[in-house]
Amino acid sequence: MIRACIFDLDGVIVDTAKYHYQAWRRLAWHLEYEFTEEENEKLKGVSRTESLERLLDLAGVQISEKDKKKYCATKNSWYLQLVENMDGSEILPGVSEFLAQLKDRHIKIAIGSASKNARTILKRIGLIDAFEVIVDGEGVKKSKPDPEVFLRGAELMGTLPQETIVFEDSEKGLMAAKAGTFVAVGVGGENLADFADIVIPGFKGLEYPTLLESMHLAQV
Ligand code: B16
Ligand code: MG
Repeated sequence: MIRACIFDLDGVIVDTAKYHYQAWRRLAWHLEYEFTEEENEKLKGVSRTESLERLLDLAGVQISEKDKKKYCATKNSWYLQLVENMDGSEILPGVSEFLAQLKDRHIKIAIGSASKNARTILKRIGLIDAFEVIVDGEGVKKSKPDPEVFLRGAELMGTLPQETIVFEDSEKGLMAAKAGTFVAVGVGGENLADFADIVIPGFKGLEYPTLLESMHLAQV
Protein backbone atom coordinates (compact mmCIF):
# COMPACT_ATOMS: atom_id res chain seq x y z
CA MET A 1 0.00 0.00 0.00
CA ILE A 2 1.63 3.24 -1.17
CA ARG A 3 1.01 6.39 0.90
CA ALA A 4 3.84 8.69 -0.14
CA CYS A 5 6.36 9.55 -2.85
CA ILE A 6 9.82 11.09 -2.48
CA PHE A 7 11.34 12.83 -5.47
CA ASP A 8 15.00 13.47 -6.07
CA LEU A 9 15.39 16.99 -7.49
CA ASP A 10 18.30 17.24 -9.93
CA GLY A 11 17.50 15.09 -12.95
CA VAL A 12 14.00 14.11 -11.81
CA ILE A 13 11.97 17.29 -11.28
CA VAL A 14 14.27 19.52 -13.29
CA ASP A 15 17.32 19.00 -15.50
CA THR A 16 19.85 20.82 -13.33
CA ALA A 17 22.16 17.81 -13.83
CA LYS A 18 23.36 19.51 -17.04
CA TYR A 19 24.26 22.68 -15.10
CA HIS A 20 26.15 20.72 -12.44
CA TYR A 21 28.08 19.08 -15.29
CA GLN A 22 28.91 22.42 -16.95
CA ALA A 23 30.18 23.87 -13.67
CA TRP A 24 32.32 20.80 -12.85
CA ARG A 25 33.70 20.73 -16.40
CA ARG A 26 34.72 24.38 -16.08
CA LEU A 27 36.53 23.58 -12.84
CA ALA A 28 38.17 20.56 -14.51
CA TRP A 29 39.53 22.80 -17.28
CA HIS A 30 41.32 24.79 -14.58
CA LEU A 31 42.90 21.53 -13.50
CA GLU A 32 43.79 20.88 -17.16
CA TYR A 33 41.51 17.86 -17.14
CA GLU A 34 38.86 17.02 -19.74
CA PHE A 35 35.86 15.90 -17.66
CA THR A 36 33.52 13.69 -19.71
CA GLU A 37 29.76 13.25 -19.54
CA GLU A 38 30.30 9.59 -18.71
CA GLU A 39 32.42 10.52 -15.69
CA ASN A 40 29.77 13.04 -14.68
CA GLU A 41 27.17 10.23 -14.54
CA LYS A 42 29.03 8.86 -11.51
CA LEU A 43 28.72 12.22 -9.71
CA LYS A 44 24.93 12.36 -9.96
CA GLY A 45 23.44 12.33 -6.47
CA VAL A 46 26.89 12.75 -4.91
CA SER A 47 27.46 15.71 -2.55
CA ARG A 48 29.52 18.72 -3.61
CA THR A 49 32.55 17.95 -1.45
CA GLU A 50 32.60 14.29 -2.42
CA SER A 51 32.20 15.22 -6.10
CA LEU A 52 35.28 17.46 -5.86
CA GLU A 53 37.29 14.64 -4.27
CA ARG A 54 36.37 12.36 -7.19
CA LEU A 55 37.25 14.99 -9.76
CA LEU A 56 40.62 15.59 -8.11
CA ASP A 57 41.26 11.83 -8.15
CA LEU A 58 40.39 11.64 -11.85
CA ALA A 59 42.63 14.61 -12.63
CA GLY A 60 45.41 13.21 -10.44
CA VAL A 61 45.66 16.52 -8.58
CA GLN A 62 46.28 17.03 -4.87
CA ILE A 63 45.33 20.28 -3.13
CA SER A 64 45.06 21.53 0.46
CA GLU A 65 41.84 21.38 2.49
CA LYS A 66 41.67 25.18 2.27
CA ASP A 67 41.82 25.07 -1.52
CA LYS A 68 39.17 22.33 -1.59
CA LYS A 69 36.78 24.71 0.17
CA LYS A 70 37.69 27.44 -2.32
CA TYR A 71 37.15 25.14 -5.32
CA CYS A 72 33.77 24.01 -3.99
CA ALA A 73 32.72 27.64 -3.52
CA THR A 74 33.91 28.51 -7.03
CA LYS A 75 32.04 25.58 -8.59
CA ASN A 76 28.93 26.55 -6.69
CA SER A 77 29.12 30.20 -7.77
CA TRP A 78 29.34 29.06 -11.42
CA TYR A 79 26.43 26.67 -10.87
CA LEU A 80 24.34 29.46 -9.31
CA GLN A 81 25.06 31.70 -12.31
CA LEU A 82 23.82 28.93 -14.60
CA VAL A 83 20.56 28.44 -12.69
CA GLU A 84 19.92 32.12 -12.12
CA ASN A 85 17.39 32.51 -14.92
CA MET A 86 15.61 29.20 -14.45
CA ASP A 87 11.83 29.30 -14.26
CA GLY A 88 8.84 26.97 -14.33
CA SER A 89 9.41 26.22 -18.02
CA GLU A 90 12.35 24.01 -16.98
CA ILE A 91 10.22 21.62 -14.93
CA LEU A 92 10.62 18.32 -16.78
CA PRO A 93 7.70 17.19 -19.01
CA GLY A 94 4.78 15.59 -17.16
CA VAL A 95 6.13 16.32 -13.65
CA SER A 96 3.47 18.91 -12.72
CA GLU A 97 0.67 16.69 -14.02
CA PHE A 98 2.03 13.68 -12.11
CA LEU A 99 2.28 15.69 -8.86
CA ALA A 100 -1.34 16.80 -9.40
CA GLN A 101 -2.41 13.14 -9.73
CA LEU A 102 -0.75 12.38 -6.39
CA LYS A 103 -2.38 15.37 -4.68
CA ASP A 104 -5.81 14.31 -5.98
CA ARG A 105 -5.23 10.91 -4.34
CA HIS A 106 -3.93 12.46 -1.07
CA ILE A 107 -0.53 10.82 -1.55
CA LYS A 108 2.10 12.71 0.47
CA ILE A 109 5.01 14.14 -1.51
CA ALA A 110 8.53 15.09 -0.50
CA ILE A 111 11.86 16.13 -2.00
CA GLY A 112 14.94 14.06 -1.10
CA SER A 113 17.95 15.76 -2.67
CA ALA A 114 21.70 15.81 -2.00
CA SER A 115 21.80 19.43 -3.14
CA LYS A 116 22.31 22.34 -0.78
CA ASN A 117 20.73 24.48 -3.50
CA ALA A 118 17.47 22.50 -3.58
CA ARG A 119 15.32 25.23 -2.00
CA THR A 120 16.78 27.90 -4.30
CA ILE A 121 15.93 25.81 -7.36
CA LEU A 122 12.44 24.95 -6.09
CA LYS A 123 11.75 28.66 -5.54
CA ARG A 124 12.98 29.52 -9.05
CA ILE A 125 10.73 26.95 -10.71
CA GLY A 126 7.73 27.81 -8.50
CA LEU A 127 7.48 24.45 -6.72
CA ILE A 128 8.69 25.42 -3.23
CA ASP A 129 5.16 25.05 -1.78
CA ALA A 130 4.26 21.91 -3.72
CA PHE A 131 6.06 19.52 -1.35
CA GLU A 132 5.03 19.01 2.24
CA VAL A 133 8.54 17.89 3.18
CA ILE A 134 11.91 18.98 1.74
CA VAL A 135 15.06 17.15 2.82
CA ASP A 136 18.18 18.51 1.14
CA GLY A 137 21.96 18.56 1.42
CA GLU A 138 21.72 20.93 4.39
CA GLY A 139 19.63 18.47 6.37
CA VAL A 140 21.61 15.24 6.15
CA LYS A 141 25.03 14.06 7.30
CA LYS A 142 25.50 11.05 5.02
CA SER A 143 25.52 11.21 1.23
CA LYS A 144 23.61 8.86 -1.09
CA PRO A 145 24.02 5.80 -1.37
CA ASP A 146 23.35 6.09 2.36
CA PRO A 147 19.55 6.10 2.77
CA GLU A 148 19.52 8.92 5.37
CA VAL A 149 17.96 11.55 3.06
CA PHE A 150 15.00 9.31 2.18
CA LEU A 151 14.57 7.86 5.69
CA ARG A 152 14.38 11.40 7.06
CA GLY A 153 11.82 12.31 4.39
CA ALA A 154 9.62 9.32 5.23
CA GLU A 155 9.98 10.00 8.96
CA LEU A 156 8.84 13.61 8.49
CA MET A 157 5.85 12.47 6.41
CA GLY A 158 5.04 9.72 8.92
CA THR A 159 5.23 6.88 6.37
CA LEU A 160 7.17 3.63 6.29
CA PRO A 161 9.76 3.01 3.53
CA GLN A 162 7.67 0.10 2.20
CA GLU A 163 4.75 2.52 1.76
CA THR A 164 6.90 5.09 -0.03
CA ILE A 165 8.12 5.31 -3.62
CA VAL A 166 11.45 7.02 -4.33
CA PHE A 167 11.96 8.50 -7.81
CA GLU A 168 15.66 8.84 -8.68
CA ASP A 169 17.83 9.44 -11.74
CA SER A 170 21.15 8.34 -10.26
CA GLU A 171 22.64 4.95 -9.44
CA LYS A 172 23.72 6.24 -6.03
CA GLY A 173 20.22 7.53 -5.28
CA LEU A 174 18.59 4.25 -6.27
CA MET A 175 21.09 2.34 -4.14
CA ALA A 176 20.12 4.65 -1.25
CA ALA A 177 16.43 3.94 -1.85
CA LYS A 178 16.97 0.17 -1.90
CA ALA A 179 19.23 0.33 1.18
CA GLY A 180 16.35 2.05 2.99
CA THR A 181 13.88 -0.63 1.73
CA PHE A 182 11.88 1.92 -0.29
CA VAL A 183 10.16 1.13 -3.58
CA ALA A 184 12.71 2.45 -6.10
CA VAL A 185 11.71 3.92 -9.46
CA GLY A 186 14.59 4.82 -11.79
CA VAL A 187 13.96 7.88 -13.96
CA GLY A 188 16.06 7.72 -17.13
CA GLY A 189 17.68 5.01 -19.21
CA GLU A 190 17.78 1.23 -18.94
CA ASN A 191 21.27 1.53 -17.40
CA LEU A 192 19.37 2.10 -14.13
CA ALA A 193 17.53 -1.23 -14.35
CA ASP A 194 20.01 -3.08 -12.11
CA PHE A 195 19.42 -0.59 -9.31
CA ALA A 196 15.66 -0.02 -9.49
CA ASP A 197 12.41 -1.96 -9.09
CA ILE A 198 11.29 -0.38 -12.36
CA VAL A 199 12.61 2.24 -14.78
CA ILE A 200 10.52 4.95 -16.44
CA PRO A 201 11.87 7.27 -19.17
CA GLY A 202 10.19 10.28 -17.51
CA PHE A 203 6.80 11.51 -16.28
CA LYS A 204 5.24 12.52 -19.58
CA GLY A 205 1.92 10.70 -19.92
CA LEU A 206 2.59 8.61 -16.79
CA GLU A 207 -0.57 7.47 -15.03
CA TYR A 208 -0.13 6.78 -11.32
CA PRO A 209 -2.47 3.72 -11.23
CA THR A 210 -0.64 2.20 -14.24
CA LEU A 211 2.72 2.69 -12.53
CA LEU A 212 1.46 0.95 -9.39
CA GLU A 213 -0.06 -1.88 -11.43
CA SER A 214 3.21 -2.48 -13.25
CA MET A 215 4.91 -2.95 -9.88
CA HIS A 216 2.04 -5.04 -8.46
CA LEU A 217 1.43 -2.43 -5.76
CA ALA A 218 -1.91 -1.46 -4.25
CA GLN A 219 -3.31 2.07 -4.05
CA VAL A 220 -4.45 3.51 -0.70
P1 B16 B 1 24.99 21.07 -4.54
P2 B16 B 1 20.12 15.40 -6.36
C1 B16 B 1 22.65 16.27 -6.38
O1 B16 B 1 21.30 16.53 -6.38
C2 B16 B 1 23.22 16.28 -7.78
O2 B16 B 1 22.76 15.16 -8.50
C3 B16 B 1 24.72 16.23 -7.74
O3 B16 B 1 25.23 16.32 -9.05
C4 B16 B 1 25.24 17.39 -6.88
O4 B16 B 1 26.66 17.34 -6.77
C5 B16 B 1 24.63 17.30 -5.49
O5 B16 B 1 23.22 17.35 -5.61
C6 B16 B 1 25.08 18.43 -4.59
O6 B16 B 1 24.57 19.61 -5.10
O7 B16 B 1 26.37 21.36 -5.00
O8 B16 B 1 23.93 21.95 -5.20
O9 B16 B 1 24.85 21.03 -3.04
O10 B16 B 1 20.24 14.69 -7.66
O11 B16 B 1 20.34 14.55 -5.13
O12 B16 B 1 18.86 16.25 -6.27
MG1 MG C 1 19.46 13.41 -9.19
